[in-house]
Amino acid sequence: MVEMLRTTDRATRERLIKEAGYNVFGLPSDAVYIDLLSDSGTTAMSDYQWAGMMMGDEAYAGSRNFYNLRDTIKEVMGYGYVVPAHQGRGAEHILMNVFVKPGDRVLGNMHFDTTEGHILLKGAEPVNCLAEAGYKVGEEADFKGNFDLDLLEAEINKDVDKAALILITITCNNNGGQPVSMENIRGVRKIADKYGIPVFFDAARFAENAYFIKHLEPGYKDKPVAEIVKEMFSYGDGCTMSAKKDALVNIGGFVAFRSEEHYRKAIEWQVPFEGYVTYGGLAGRDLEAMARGLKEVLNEDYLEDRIGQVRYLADLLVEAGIPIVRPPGGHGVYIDAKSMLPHIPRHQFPAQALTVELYVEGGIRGVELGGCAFGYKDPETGEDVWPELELVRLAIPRRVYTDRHMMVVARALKAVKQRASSIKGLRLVYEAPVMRHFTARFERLE
Ligand code: P70
Repeated sequence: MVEMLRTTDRATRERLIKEAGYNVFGLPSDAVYIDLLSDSGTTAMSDYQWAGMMMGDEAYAGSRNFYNLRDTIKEVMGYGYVVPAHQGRGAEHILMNVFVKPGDRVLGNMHFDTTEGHILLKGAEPVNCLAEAGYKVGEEADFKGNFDLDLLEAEINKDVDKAALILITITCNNNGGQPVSMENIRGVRKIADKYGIPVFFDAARFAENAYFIKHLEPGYKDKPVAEIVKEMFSYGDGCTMSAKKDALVNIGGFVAFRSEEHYRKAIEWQVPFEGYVTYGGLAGRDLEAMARGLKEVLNEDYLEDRIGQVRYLADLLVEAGIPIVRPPGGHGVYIDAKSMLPHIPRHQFPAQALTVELYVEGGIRGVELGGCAFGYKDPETGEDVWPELELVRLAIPRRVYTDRHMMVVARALKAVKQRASSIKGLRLVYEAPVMRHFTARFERLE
């Protein structure tokens, strides 16, 4: 499938971004030239997946596509109990209800936005235990998604009874799509076993994580990615998955469990919120495309091409002197807005301002992952709390763009860089209580 790209002129883009409250989520996609807002649900499906779409069994209960999906997840990940959900956050909602009570703590390398939102909605506390290297944007290091294992154990020991769950996000989206090493995953499991805490994966980009293990971690270079994936998941009790990423589909998700007991609890939440146990908010044809995508993503030529394209864009940006998170991760290139726009203070949202300027410059839509996405007002003091990182993510959809598109992106960023010192900050004028970045509105400071 190919899609026409549309160009717009600068005056139109200025008007549209203003109407959108200086938030790129509010733009009509027809007014976006190259859309790097997300790698989520933006994949082009393969011939094999489309063929599967024609084989949808839309029975209310017991669809053959569900059984195929269940068997595929068992084969690829090793988890036998599968709960489909409409997307990742539906899966997170179910998982939190199985394991987490108000007042609990959920420990992770770094929880992504929707995960953090669901932990908070449950009245629990999200705790990030990312190793220090993960915060150092400009410094090259392998596996910047790793846990600081000492910190994890110290956080557990603050109140062992409240440590309800450990969640390993692979790859770590907040700080650049950075991978977690097998050694680190094994270390997490060991600590979890010491205290009897369940370990789950947020598996949205599991195949990309396995690719990095293969290429960076001693002992894995001759192992097939499929085998590495199986080993990663062997250290967990289950996973949530936004299938919109590494299952190569446009919509869908699931929770998978090793234990039947957890599964029984999960379906008590699935049925009222997502749908019957064999469809969970999805059509049979969607389940089939997901099952096929979960195997296709393990193809190593595909992974090389995909991650190679991310690397290609990163190289172009480094050459142009744009400060990016290094090394680039699996699904996008992340720009360090703090160093690109050092004159804009945190409360004027430098990464959001840069996102706006990139759109105005070239019709290119990235996304802010900084003070708007992860900052909040302290409920007690009312003070702003800012996350360490202030990034603009250029997420690359899977199997959609060519390297020529990446050249256009680099050129636009170069032009933004040239006028960086004249770029103004933004004032936040509307925010929702959780996940505020999706619907926030801003005004441009003059
Ligand atoms: C993204 C999207 C979704 C996501 C994720 C991880 C590690 C769970 C989910 C939820 C969200 C997004 C962010 C900014 C702009 C657009 C979209 N990530 N865990 O692009 O899954 O979306 O299916 O409910 O990355 O990274 P779901």
